[in-house]
Order: sequence, then structure tokens, then C-alpha cells
Amino acid sequence: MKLIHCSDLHLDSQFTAHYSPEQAARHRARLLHTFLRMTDYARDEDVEAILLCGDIFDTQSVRPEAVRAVEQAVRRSPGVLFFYLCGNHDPRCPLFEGEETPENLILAGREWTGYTLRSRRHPRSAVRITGLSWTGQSPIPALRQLSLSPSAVNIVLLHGTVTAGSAGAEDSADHIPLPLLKGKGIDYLALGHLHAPAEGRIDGRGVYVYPGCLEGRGYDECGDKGFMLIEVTPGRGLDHRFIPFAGSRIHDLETDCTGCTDTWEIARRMRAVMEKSGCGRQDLVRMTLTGEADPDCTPARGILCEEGASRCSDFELVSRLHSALNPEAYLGDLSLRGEFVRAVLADSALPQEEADAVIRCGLRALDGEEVLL
Ligand SMILES: [Mn+2]
Repeated sequence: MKLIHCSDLHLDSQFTAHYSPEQAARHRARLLHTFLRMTDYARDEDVEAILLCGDIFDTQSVRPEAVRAVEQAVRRSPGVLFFYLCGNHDPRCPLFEGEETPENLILAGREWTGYTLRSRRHPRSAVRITGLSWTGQSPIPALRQLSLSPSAVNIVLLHGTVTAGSAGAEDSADHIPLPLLKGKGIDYLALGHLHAPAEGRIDGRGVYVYPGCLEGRGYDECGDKGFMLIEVTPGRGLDHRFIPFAGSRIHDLETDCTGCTDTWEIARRMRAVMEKSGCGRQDLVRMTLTGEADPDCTPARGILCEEGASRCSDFELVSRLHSALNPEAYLGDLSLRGEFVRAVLADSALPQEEADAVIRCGLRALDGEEVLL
């Protein structure tokens, strides 16, 4: 029997802090599109349950049409059980409010909610799914109460951060002390809250697993994003593996432009960096230009953006370029700059390299630039 474990979709996230309204709308569509694609994957690959481990929606900003699209996906997939856990960003599930919930949707409550899923395809295969939604209070009393049948295959769902110890955790709604879950008979602790995949052992029997978010939202969420595919085989227990599934990967890249003499040279270096990163047409790229370009080089932003945008779906250019300074040019200047350069070069106690560094910083400071020492 196969199950999908995913979390932190943050459907209908606002995106407005960083993007224009049009771009934000496109990114919201990107998240929803990937979720809908995942429900098709479940149907095509005979997945019998999708475990949604919290922060599925950003409920503060969710629009009715996004809720409806997810409801339609649930109704369209009667053979797939959706087990929905609330997270801190969706403390209330917005699906089917005021309506009868379809049979294939189970909402975890603020007390442990259990469901035994029997495989349609493999009659001897069954799993016990037990989940607790985010309550805004420490889950510790609930963790202490948790009682599972040791003979079942047990998947437990929680939203929060696992900790190795319980010191101070009583006060936090976020902390899940792992020692409290040892020896409970958990085979797989399906977690949400962290946006990067992570996993480890609970005890000799079970593992805890974070799939990370399904789709990256910003430049702090780079790399492969996706879900965990769990396979339960009678007599062999439970296996899981990460399936990269995001429609767009996010790349935070840097091009060193030292020595570049014109825009096209910078564009060619940028292209090489993008190719090396494996960046695809659907991906999002932030490119930071660094280093010291030739003093005569004035990069044409438009051309560089055109170059970047032709290779991905969303390109952002940040320049941290400095132009290489030529102290000799100031030697004869009757100016503060000239006086400064002459004074530094006259100091024979300064090794050449240090004198260069002092001149570079000094001239930048005189230009009003921020100087990092
Ligand atoms: Mn969360």
C-alpha cells in the first residue's frame, strides 16, 4: 500500500512582500497547480492516502476559489483518503465548512484522531493513522497519553519541531520532545512545520520524517522540494523515499565578475553559472553579481536580465559589483582623494597588499559607499 506524506504547502500564501500583484498571483497558482498535480499522481500511482501534515493553507489570506479547487480534488479522488492535520498557519481547516465532509476526508481534531486504513489492493495490508492537530498549546500532555496497538503498522501525524530533550518544552506549542514518543510503537512519525526534508530515529522501531514543503516559496527555500512516498508491504513493514515534485526549483546564485570588461562577458559568465546549477525553464533564479569589474565596464542591466529571463521563469538580478580601482589615477589629483592616496603610498611601513586594501576602502568611503572591514 502506498501513501503520500506532505506538509507546508502554504496554499494561497500572499507573496506580496516580495512580488508585484501579478507575480504574486502567478506564485499562488504555482503552489495550487503542484498540489493538484500531486492528487493526479496519487490516482495514477495507486496511492491510497495523502497525509497532509499541517500548514496546507495560509488561512489568513486564502481565497474561496483555492479552497474550492482543493475540495474538488478531494471529491475527484474517492479512492484516496485525505487525512488533514491543522498547522499553525491553518489552525482551522477551511475545507467543506458548513457542509458535509466527504467520506475520504478525515480531519484530525485537537484530541488524537485515529483511522484504520485497509488497502483495497492488498487485503492483508492495513495501517493505523493517528493524528493531532496544532492546538496552540504544548502537545506534551497528549504525547504522554498516546497509546497505540503494538501489532498495528502505526503512522502518527504531528505539526511542530522535534526536540531531543523536554527541558523548557512544556511552555511551547511548537516543541515535540522525542523521548516522550520512545517505545510507543510508532513506525513512522509524519511531521510538518520544517520546510526542508529531515529525518531520524525515534527508537529501535520507528523513524520521524519531515518531507519539507511541496514547493519552494522564496530564496530561503532552494533546491529539491517534494513529498515522501511511504510503502507498506505486509510482513516487510514500512519504507519511505523522497519524491522531488515541485514544478519550479529555486536557485540563489552568484556570478563573480572580476576582470569582466563588458556586459556580454558578464552575461556569458552568468550563463555558465546557471547551466552548472542545473536550472530549468520553470525555475526561479536570483542572481547576485559580485567581484570587481573593470573600471570601464558599465553593465547594461536590461541585457543581463534578458539573458537570465531567457533561461528560467522568474529572474531577479542583484548587483554587488565593485569596479576595480586604479589608485595611480589619483596620484596627481589636487583633491582629498589624491591627498589620501599619496599619504598611503608614502607610508613605506605598509606592505603593498595592505596599502591596496586601505586605498580601496578609503576611496569607497569617500564615494559614500558602505565599507565592510
Ligand atoms: Mn508550521
